[in-house]
Amino acid sequence: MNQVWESLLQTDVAIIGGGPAGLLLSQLLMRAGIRTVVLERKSRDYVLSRIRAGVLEWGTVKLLEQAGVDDRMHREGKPHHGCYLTSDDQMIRIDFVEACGKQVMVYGQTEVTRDLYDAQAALGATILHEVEDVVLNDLKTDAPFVTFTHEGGKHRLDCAYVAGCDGFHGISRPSIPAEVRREFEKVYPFGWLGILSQTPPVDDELIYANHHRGFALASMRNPMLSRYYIQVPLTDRVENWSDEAFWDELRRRLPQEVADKLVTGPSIEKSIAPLRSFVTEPMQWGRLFLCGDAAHIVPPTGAKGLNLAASDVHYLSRALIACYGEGDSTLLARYGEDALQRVWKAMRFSWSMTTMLHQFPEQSEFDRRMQRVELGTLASSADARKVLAENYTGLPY
Ligand code: FAS
Ligand code: PHB
Repeated sequence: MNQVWESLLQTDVAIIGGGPAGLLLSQLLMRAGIRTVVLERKSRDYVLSRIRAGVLEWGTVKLLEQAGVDDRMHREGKPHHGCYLTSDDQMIRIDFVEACGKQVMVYGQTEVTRDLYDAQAALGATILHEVEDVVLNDLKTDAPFVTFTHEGGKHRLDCAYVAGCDGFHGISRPSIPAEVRREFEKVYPFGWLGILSQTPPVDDELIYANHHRGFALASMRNPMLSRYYIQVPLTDRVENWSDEAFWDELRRRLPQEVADKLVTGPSIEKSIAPLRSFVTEPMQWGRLFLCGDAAHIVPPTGAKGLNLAASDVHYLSRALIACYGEGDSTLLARYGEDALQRVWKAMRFSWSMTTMLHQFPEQSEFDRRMQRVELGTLASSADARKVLAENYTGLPY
């Protein structure tokens, strides 16, 4: 029976997912005169209610500038020149600028996403929210199309390319046949319990704490909005943690001089996130190109998740602009290869930071000693601090 479509749409690049990857890609492509349609499963408010990343690599800052969405970030964000790693009461400062001449920007992913939505609205972008039943069709042809349900009707979107920016649980990655995909995964035996509180951060810089009771992280969003995390068992539940219990445990894991300064307050958000390392190869199949969490997941210890989404978008937007601008599809053909070479380096860094800083259930005394030696090497070796700083602030694209 012929399907009767509520609407027949046509664009250059169909973007599945309106998170940071999808919105940033749409913004860069539209500024280059390439037409896009963004299909997002959730409402705009729901997307903006998510509390996610907090640290932007300098490469991500440059890409947001290129996209014309950097004004508020430079006004309200805060450049950070270093961070601390602690082990019980020892504090090791990693001076990014001294070690590698670069820095990071502390500016929440929620704000980046808000800025992207505002910029996309200014460009008159087509972003359809609360779409359902998205299906990718004819990806191995030069005329792929996307079907979906929106406002009760079935729609068809004809396009030249599909960007799968729909995150780890999206439909884009599974649209590549299982026999084509190679997946690499490590699930960590713990999670992060995170809290957001309208309190002044305990320090001007981030503190990553290795403690025998478990990992902790002191971060922030602005001078009156703090973000803290403690490692918890996978079996733990957020209901088990009163604010007071959280603050007490955080104090135990921070060096005494830091714990003494901690200003506590009621949580305005509290949640547990699991930790995993995951990569799927290839990141492209026919006219489908995967970006961001749709293709890879990193444990947040290295602050790489959002930043890898940005570098994928850099490679894909550059390739599509070359294709539309000069008819050169060389970069498009090797998009997955270019993106993956950087993904795997960030995968290694995030795994190494997680292994160095967390307590593992079956960890032996030897393992714990290796963590102490690795932290001691960072305390004593400028070269070791340089390698960490180069990875944390972001390797070149
Ligand atoms: P996203 O998941 O952000 O966006 C995908 C979008 O696609 C979503 O809006 C979703 O609704 C939509 N979608 C899904 N399926 C769809 C479908 N079938 N049709 C249409 N739309 C669909 N990274 C860090 O660097 N630091 C952190 O501290 C950090 N903390 C995190 C905490 C949590 C709880 C989570 C889940 C992630 C965290 N991350 C962190 C990683 C996170 O920031 C991601 O890397 C980032 O959101 C990646 O952006 P996207 O690839 O756009 O994916
Ligand atoms: C955060 O502020 O949410 C944050 C910062 C650095 C990380 C992870 C999370 O490595």
